[in-house]
Amino acid sequence: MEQAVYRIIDANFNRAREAIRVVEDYCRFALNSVPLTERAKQLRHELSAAVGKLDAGRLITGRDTPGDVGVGRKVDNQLKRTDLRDSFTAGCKRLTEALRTLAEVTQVINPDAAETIEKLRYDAYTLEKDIIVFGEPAEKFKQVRLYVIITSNLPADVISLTHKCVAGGADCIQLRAKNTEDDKLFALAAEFVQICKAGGVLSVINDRADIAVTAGADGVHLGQNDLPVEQVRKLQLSPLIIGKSTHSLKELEATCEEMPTYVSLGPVFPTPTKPGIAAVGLDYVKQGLEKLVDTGIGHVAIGGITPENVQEVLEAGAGCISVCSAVTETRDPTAACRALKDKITAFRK
Ligand code: TZP
Ligand code: MG
Repeated sequence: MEQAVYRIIDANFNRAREAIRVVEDYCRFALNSVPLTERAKQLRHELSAAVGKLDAGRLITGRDTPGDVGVGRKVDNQLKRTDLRDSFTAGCKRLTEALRTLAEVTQVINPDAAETIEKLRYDAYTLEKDIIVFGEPAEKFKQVRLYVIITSNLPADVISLTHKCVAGGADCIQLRAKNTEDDKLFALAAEFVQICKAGGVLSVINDRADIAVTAGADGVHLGQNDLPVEQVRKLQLSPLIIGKSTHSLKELEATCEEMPTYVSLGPVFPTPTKPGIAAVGLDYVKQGLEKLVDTGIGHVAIGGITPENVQEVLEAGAGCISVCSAVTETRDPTAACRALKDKITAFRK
């Protein structure tokens, strides 16, 4: 019987380690997130340390792969993965299953190690949640090239502009209505979200996580003095894109700790849309992008960007351009969106 105990532990240790590798590689190569990759790696090391307390000789001699009656047995749908997310999810399930078996069986020979492994199972559940809550919005936001902000408190203008920006190829639209009463803002946001959804465009609400969640928006954009990202995560009903404005490297560093989906870098140029805020220039875009490398956090460059100067911003490295007046203050917002989108697309080819 003792032989079987070691055999089960050996098999499940291998299973768990292999599963963590899938999770780790998803964080590393799909999400490009150092913090999440590190957490997966830490879990793998802690598991190895716990199993390292057991008799390594007995574990390896107990192994009998050719004599394993489970080898080669398959059930329908086993190993059917249609995308990377499926592989990641399967990896998480396999990991917690293996940890559960490990904890149960290790209990027989080493209760202390079993207790550590049981704790790791709970860590794995939390890690899975954190990866999904960060990763799903990050993957959605990765597609965004042109991000238009509609700043208006006039519902008719907002609705008409939303239709025009969708038609012009905006990838993401933000509703920025700072002086609208809550009931009217909610109604407007709900209509705005529906138009965006119908057009396959991401919808973001400025400042108000409560409105974003209740109106079913894809995301919320926070200023430095709005609710902290961590608190907004508590309000979400499904993984929310969470953006946050930054205007300096110091703000950016602190903001990265909160792991938002994306940050805005700006104002790049002086802008009447945000009067009284000094332009931070292209240098901040370049330095900010350097800071963001390996964080998995996306970005938008913002502030005074026009079809005339967008090239400079792209050359500074920005992959996503956010504009307000260059689209909404023109006679033909659809054409303005198209012109900007074409320039961004052409640059990236
Ligand atoms: N945050 C930094 S600059 C800015 C915001 C909301 C305004 C962008 O508007 P515009 O008209 O594109 O300069
Ligand atoms: Mg704000």
